[in-house]
Amino acid sequence: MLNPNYYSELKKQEALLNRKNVKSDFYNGIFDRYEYPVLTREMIPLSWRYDLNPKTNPFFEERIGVNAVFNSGAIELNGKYCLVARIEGADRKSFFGVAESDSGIDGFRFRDYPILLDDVCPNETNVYDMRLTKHEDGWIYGVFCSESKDTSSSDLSAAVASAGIVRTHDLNTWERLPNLITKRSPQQRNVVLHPEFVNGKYAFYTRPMDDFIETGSGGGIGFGLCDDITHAVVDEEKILSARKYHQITEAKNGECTVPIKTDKGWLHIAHGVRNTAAGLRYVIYAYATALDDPTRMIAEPGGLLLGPRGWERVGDVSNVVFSNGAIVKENGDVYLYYAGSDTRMYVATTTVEKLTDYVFNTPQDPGRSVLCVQQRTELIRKNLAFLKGESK
Ligand code: BGC
Ligand code: BMA
Repeated sequence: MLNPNYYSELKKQEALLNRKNVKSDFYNGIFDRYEYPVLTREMIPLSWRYDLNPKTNPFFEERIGVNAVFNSGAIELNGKYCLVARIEGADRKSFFGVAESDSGIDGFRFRDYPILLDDVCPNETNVYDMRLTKHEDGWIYGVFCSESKDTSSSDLSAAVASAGIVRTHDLNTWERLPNLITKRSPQQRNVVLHPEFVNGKYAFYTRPMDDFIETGSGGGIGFGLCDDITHAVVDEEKILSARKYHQITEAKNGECTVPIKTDKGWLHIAHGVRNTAAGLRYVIYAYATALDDPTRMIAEPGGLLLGPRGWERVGDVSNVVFSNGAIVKENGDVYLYYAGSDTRMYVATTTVEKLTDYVFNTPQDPGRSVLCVQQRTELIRKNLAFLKGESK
């Protein structure tokens, strides 16, 4: 006999898992938002949190709680939309779990077990934010942040972030490879593997930083090549998308998803961070690089593509949207998965065509208020003239 609360909790959870998602009335012409999050901690299987045996859990208490589900890598596999979610236990440690859906906007269900990584780094304390790349070498790679205590510092919270690498074919069996070594940067977070070989080598988007929190001399999103993914070493990183004063990337930035290949170039989705009196604010932006040279910037739309709105703003680390994954369908539909405030996962949908239009036709950030007003005045002037013509 199971505790009656098991049945009532299961019923609540089933209702949540079966709830149909609907487009919200948000409009900007670029993407659609949805009413409900796609993953929350309430969707974590009861068997991951409760001891179901009434003998050992007479009050049906949550034994190993889950605090949040966010920053998920995304990939299409065997016709399913798969998210490799960052699940944060009540104990603050994060781990990964695969959730699958048929629609991509609702019905995400976790597989029976979370991912148990090979224990190759004895100092590794926390893992999070996996990006999934279907590489042309035939493997699916997961690149994530592997965090260890910085034992050289007397500061209790001092830590070292580096990029962990795993690979799989089915998201069930994972082979762990040695962490990425970047010769010039002591720390790395937000590393993404490019899906194709570049000059016959593996290519990584990096985010060089001097320190665990502060990027310091790390100028932005970098790019580096490596010969052997099984002992990945990047000697040189070239900065692609630089941080800029008084723009959305001033404090930090980092690659979010695997870049999307289009006829006009590689479309990139990234995050930009600025400091505020209320802490760091994270938004999502986009840019494009050349097909013949993925280090050459060819379009830099100004400002943010997606900022935290409504409930997305509220959570453990408020005022944050963060993405690690998008799924691009054969027909050009794009599902951009993003987390709200390090707490839950959302989806935004668009198409490659609309994103391309956004990236190549949004004016660049002119950098100064007076120039921004000139830019906007020019738009208004054209619009008023156009409206006048239309009303004749
Ligand atoms: C947290 C991350 C965060 C990072 C930098 C880590 O300990 O787990 O969510 O991005 O610190 O603040
Ligand atoms: C970062 C990331 C994320 C997180 C964000 C906001 O540095 O790597 O894990 O979403 O901070 O807390």
